[in-house]
Amino acid sequence: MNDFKERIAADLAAVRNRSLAYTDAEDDLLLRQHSPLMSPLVWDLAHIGNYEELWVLREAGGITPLRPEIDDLYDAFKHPRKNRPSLPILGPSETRHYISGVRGRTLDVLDRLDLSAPDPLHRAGFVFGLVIQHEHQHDETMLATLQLSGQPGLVRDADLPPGRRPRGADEVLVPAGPFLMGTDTEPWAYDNERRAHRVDLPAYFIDRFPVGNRAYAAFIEDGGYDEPRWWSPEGWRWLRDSGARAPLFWTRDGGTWWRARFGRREPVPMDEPVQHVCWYEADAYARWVGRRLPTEAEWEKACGWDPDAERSRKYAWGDEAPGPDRANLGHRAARPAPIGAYPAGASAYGAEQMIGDVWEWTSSCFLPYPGFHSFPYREYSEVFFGGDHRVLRGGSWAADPAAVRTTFRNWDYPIRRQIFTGFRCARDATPEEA
Ligand code: AVJ
Ligand code: FE
Repeated sequence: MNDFKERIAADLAAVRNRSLAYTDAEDDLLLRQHSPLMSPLVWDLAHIGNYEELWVLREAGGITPLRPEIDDLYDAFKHPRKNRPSLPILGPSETRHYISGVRGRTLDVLDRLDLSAPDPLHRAGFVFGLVIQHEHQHDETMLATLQLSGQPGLVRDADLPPGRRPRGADEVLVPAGPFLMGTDTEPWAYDNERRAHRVDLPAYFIDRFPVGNRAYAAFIEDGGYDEPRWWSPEGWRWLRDSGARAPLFWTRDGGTWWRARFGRREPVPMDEPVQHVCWYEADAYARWVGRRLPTEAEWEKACGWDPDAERSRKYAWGDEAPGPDRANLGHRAARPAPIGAYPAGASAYGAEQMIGDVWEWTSSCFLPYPGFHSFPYREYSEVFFGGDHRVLRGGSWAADPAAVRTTFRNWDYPIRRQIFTGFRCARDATPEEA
């Protein structure tokens, strides 16, 4: 095998180790539904294998279906998450057997495929990028399920760099001007990240850091959850219906905010970015501080645009792969890093922690870029376009570098809080400031 194929094989092995680590548990934990919002963990695991069978073995490899009779069970569109526990899904050991059988054949396909062939599924190993990113995304979903379950474990406490409060402004100016949004060149980019297109933005400010727990707690302390004027009408309705008083997993006890994290209870670390807030909470906080959420275009320009080189960087700091000094990704620790932890990860405009730590809500709905063309299937992106979902950017501590880049687009409903999501604020620059 050549170097490129070896790298793909290594990425496949790494993500599989990750999936198996998250599902190395008693059968009951894997079969149980921990929240109606989530699938049983064993459903995710078999779905990962079934997706790999569909795309690598059948579509790219032309292999006769191994288990066509289970396709329907693992079709996310046929069965909403809340119904998945009542399906006749494979049990844990049968699932492990099935996905390892698929994986063996995947490596055979990798061995014989011509990765320079013109077929867009084969070229640059696209189909392998598709299944590697898919598996990592489901692994992050499994982590959210495990966090909701309150089960102990999975608190990986690798040392993260200390936070810092730099002198100077807490926001950075992004001068007016055009930039290229999206990509035509990133080989494993999804259809929704294409095509690269020119977007001209007026000058704006964006926060240097994600909003922290201390600032968010001040919003709560100030009566933010009792004050309709900070909330959009839908947000206020959500607040009344949900009864939320704080981010998900926070509780108040003896004048202190506590949080639950993978079965542990600990004081909320005030220097970390806030997470587990929904879009409505982020939007209300931004109004409280006299600001707003950035649009998706503002987020991407502040993260990736290099105004001197007039090109977009793969990550905020450049094109070099994310290392532990630049971003908190890949579940090294089960938490966001403190604010200011990654000066070496700053963008050309000086914004920090845009990659990793927490997904960041933007004000934008999930819509296609000009010239969008669905590939390789409509159900990845196209069926979600419209007004129902808001775009999230940058990746969280639980996201793997393989599925994070400047142009990567995630999306969810504005009420979702179980995902590892925070935000930063923005504002228009006045003519004098610009
Ligand atoms: C892009 C994270 C919203 O989890 O629903 C997984 C990714 N697509 N399987 C999701 C996905 C198909 C998707 N998100
Ligand atoms: Fe999936």
